[in-house]
Amino acid sequence: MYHHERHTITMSSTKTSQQALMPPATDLYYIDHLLSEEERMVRDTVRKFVGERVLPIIGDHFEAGTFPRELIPEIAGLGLLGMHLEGYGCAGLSAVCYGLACQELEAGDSGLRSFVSVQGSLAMFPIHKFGSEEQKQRWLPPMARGEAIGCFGLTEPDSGSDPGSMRTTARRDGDSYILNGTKMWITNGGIADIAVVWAKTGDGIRGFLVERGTPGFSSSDVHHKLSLRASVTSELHFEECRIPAANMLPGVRGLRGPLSCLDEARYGIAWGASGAARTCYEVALDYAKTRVQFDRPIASFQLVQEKLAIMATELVKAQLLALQLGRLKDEGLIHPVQISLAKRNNVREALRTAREARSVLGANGITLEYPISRHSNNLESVYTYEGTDDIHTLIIGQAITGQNAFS
Ligand code: TGC
Ligand code: FAD
Repeated sequence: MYHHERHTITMSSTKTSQQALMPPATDLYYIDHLLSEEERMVRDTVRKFVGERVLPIIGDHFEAGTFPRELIPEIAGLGLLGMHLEGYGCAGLSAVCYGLACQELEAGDSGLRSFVSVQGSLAMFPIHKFGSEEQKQRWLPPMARGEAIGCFGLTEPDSGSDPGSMRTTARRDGDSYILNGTKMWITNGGIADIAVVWAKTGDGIRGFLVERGTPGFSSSDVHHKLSLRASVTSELHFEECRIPAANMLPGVRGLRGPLSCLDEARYGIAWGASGAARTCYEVALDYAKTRVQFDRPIASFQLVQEKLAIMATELVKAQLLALQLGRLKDEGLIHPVQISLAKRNNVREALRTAREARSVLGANGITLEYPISRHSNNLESVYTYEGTDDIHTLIIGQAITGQNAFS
């Protein structure tokens, strides 16, 4: 038995050494072979869009602190807004296709992926999943076309990791609700036509659709950010803001509502972070092969090779995690703990990759001439939003031990 196994291994390794070519440095495990033709097509289409339309302008937007709004019609034209939702003008593609799109968008900039995550997973998803038929008909088609922009208001100045402690209230008054409170750090807030706002009512936490222009609703953008600069981040203010009772999302009550939306967006982030990591690794590898010091390319030094080897290994691991997560989602087998595991791992490793890649580029790494510091700074936000790294550690810890260590 033992002999037979050894023989088999020898045979297959001989075969491997004769036939297998060196895999590409950016796909060491041939993950490409695990994708269907449709999945590859989605990935390549978004990659082409990012290469042609995003990369030439994103550094300037990052420097200026502006979101490239001019790209919204093209992003919508590619079917990327609410792309994993069915009907109402949405593309109805698989979770894996959605993930691959997030990966390619974030290979460009986390701000771009954030825009798509918030629109599709945090604004359109709750309307699709928990909204009335009228709310769906009214909002989803223009949101899929990029003609109406959405945002998601959960976090407050005093309520971040613990959203259950929110202070925003919605008081019933006849056929209306009256909102009071402040939401903080809201992506797309300043450009949103519709805000999905979570507030406490006499009946627990409920979701509300608040239209821009409603008296008592205002927003102000957060300035001086050093991260996610090519993304709009805002504060939302509600002061005796009266909205029709019909604007409440009828399909969900309690923290389960917003947390279900976070499951969708965290899923996209797990993929997206691997895109940012891939860009940093590719740039560092390329740079190391051409930068000469001590009469040799720096890629020939063991210490540089170790950094690149770790980046390559973590990239393969992150991509495999994301892909299996996507397959589970498409099979209807996904559990929030799996999403937390992938979000936590892929973002922390992407951040580590970005920092190491920056060091490989030396001084050049700190400029906007190269994308690495931009990614590294962006990933600091990604590490914090959608559940901090600590929170995902505790979610995994609670799931595997049965013990709650949050409070
Ligand atoms: P807990 O008592 O555990 O649960 C309350 C209710 O929620 C249910 N639930 C979930 N449902 C769906 N998906 C999940 N992942 C869920 N986790 C819990 C749970 O079953 C229960 O339901 P029910 O019906 O029995 O009442 O809640 P807790 O208060 O102890 O909090 C748990 C904790 C800490 C994990 C949660 O609060 C959390 O995840 N905190 C982090 C907050 C966060 O991630 N905020 C993100 C804000 S949005 C954002 O950052 C957007 S950035 C977008 C971009 O630009 O890309
Ligand atoms: P806190 O919750 O105050 O945490 C501070 C520190 O304490 C962290 O290190 C945290 O891990 C740690 N900590 C907290 N509790 C525990 C615990 N129990 N055990 C151990 N450590 C703990 N929110 C939205 O609702 N919508 C958006 O669109 C949105 N977009 C964002 C965009 C950007 C650029 C950023 C930076 C944030 C965005 N957020 C958004 C907010 C984001 O979700 C919160 O920042 C995040 O949930 C963390 O909350 P906090 O910043 O208040 O940190």
